[in-house]
Amino acid sequence: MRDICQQFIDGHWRSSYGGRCLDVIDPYRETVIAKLTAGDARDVDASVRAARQALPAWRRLSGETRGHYLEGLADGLADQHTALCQTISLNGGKPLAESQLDVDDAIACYRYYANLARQLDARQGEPSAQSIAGVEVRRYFDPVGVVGLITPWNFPLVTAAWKIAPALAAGCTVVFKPSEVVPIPEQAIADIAQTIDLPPGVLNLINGDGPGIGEALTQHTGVDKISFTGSNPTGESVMRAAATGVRNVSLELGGKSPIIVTEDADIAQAAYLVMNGIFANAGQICSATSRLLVHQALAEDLYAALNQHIDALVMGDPLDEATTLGPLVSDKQRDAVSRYLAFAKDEGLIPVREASHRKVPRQGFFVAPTVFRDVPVESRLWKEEIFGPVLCARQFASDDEAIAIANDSDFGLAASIVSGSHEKAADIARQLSAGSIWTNMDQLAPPQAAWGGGKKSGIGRELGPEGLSAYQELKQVMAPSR
Ligand code: TXE
Repeated sequence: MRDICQQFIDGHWRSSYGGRCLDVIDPYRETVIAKLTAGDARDVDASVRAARQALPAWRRLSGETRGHYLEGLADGLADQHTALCQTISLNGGKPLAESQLDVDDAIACYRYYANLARQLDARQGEPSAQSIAGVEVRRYFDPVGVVGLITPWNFPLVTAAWKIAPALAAGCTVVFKPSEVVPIPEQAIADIAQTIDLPPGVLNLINGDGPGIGEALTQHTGVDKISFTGSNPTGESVMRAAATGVRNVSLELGGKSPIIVTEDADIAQAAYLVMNGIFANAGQICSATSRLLVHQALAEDLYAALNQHIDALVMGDPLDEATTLGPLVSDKQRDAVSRYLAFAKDEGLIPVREASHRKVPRQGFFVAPTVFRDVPVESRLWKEEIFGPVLCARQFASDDEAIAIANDSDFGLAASIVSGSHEKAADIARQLSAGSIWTNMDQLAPPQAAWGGGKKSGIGRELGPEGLSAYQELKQVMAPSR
């Protein structure tokens, strides 16, 4: 059993001030695999002080040098690729093939921002594109300062990379708090930072839960910005905390994303894309396309194709390469999803596929892949984020109707469209309220493309050049033209 009662502060591992200890669980074997400190406000204070002390020298370094360190973090992850995949699957329950994609994505993200850091040198002092008669305007991109980064459990290395990489590239110093549910993979980031001699205090990693670390970190006025990914209720409390001192905040929260299958779609392609959109990571994805809108002419054929795919899913040990659907991350998450299945019974929803259609492993926090059809738009299951392998479907008669239903949501993170016509798909995409929309393709989130949503899905964008801007303050220097 691993003991994670240490915090990585100012370049060293040191004991946490926290007295409370948490169990870290293998969600397949249901066993304790590590003990984790719950953390303490004094850990936060020490790490914020270290980050503040490291800030002046780090921000003065060239983008070229910061990029070099980011490449070092990417190389360090690449060196441990196999072990990291196993740790993600062991601790988080996702099948190995998905963990491999996660590690690849995290590495790509560090490399992408290494490149943007290098480009930053040439951009400092660039003339503004807006011309003002008689005035010369130059633009500088300063770092926001010390940033507190808080991540969830569903993509541990990826969500960390989406925040740490642009923050360091911009010249910020970091206090990073991983999720207490899946904290084991992230410890490698601190070890790598030590190996590559990242200057002490530039990247601090403090373990713990919301009451132990999260609240104190968001309330600490030595933190200039908080970037948070997680649930809506916690996101709202993070935003309230950031109001003290008018501190910068970015939020990536929930979703209830639609997938629209139009009348001319290819059934096989649609079935493949619907499956990946809801059953990857057992539906525990903020952008999971959990609302299927299918044209009435295709509905029966699509349900039949989905049934075949669902029956072929292999539920089992995430470390077994044959497994395609793992357990949910925790008993808490399984129980939360099961509550929605109970609501479905109360509401009289019609299951196309559910637990009664298959054998569910007795060991592990599994929920059977579930599809409900003809789900009313007033249903709780249609409206609320379930965060599990549960798809709600309904038919539509016209594209306008599909667009209206898709947009009738509190969330606006993502959407997917499957259509025989790329023009039609593009036209529907323009009418949807969502930050990321995929048309006739897999739900990729490459580092080059911005990520985030509107409405209750959050504030701001990660990834792409916008992800770097989120950690920068634009400074404009004006002078009379010479
Ligand atoms: O999230 P939390 P949880 C949804 C999903 C899930 C639910 C709860 O529906 O069932 O959220 O998951 C830290 N101040 N999503 O409990 O609480 C916490 O330690 C500051 C969607 O895991 O939001 C962890 O590091 N931080 C989501 C992080 O916040 C606090 C992904 C997220 O935890 C804190 C995960 C506080 N007061 C769950 N309290 C997505 N959008 O991808 C907790 N934390």
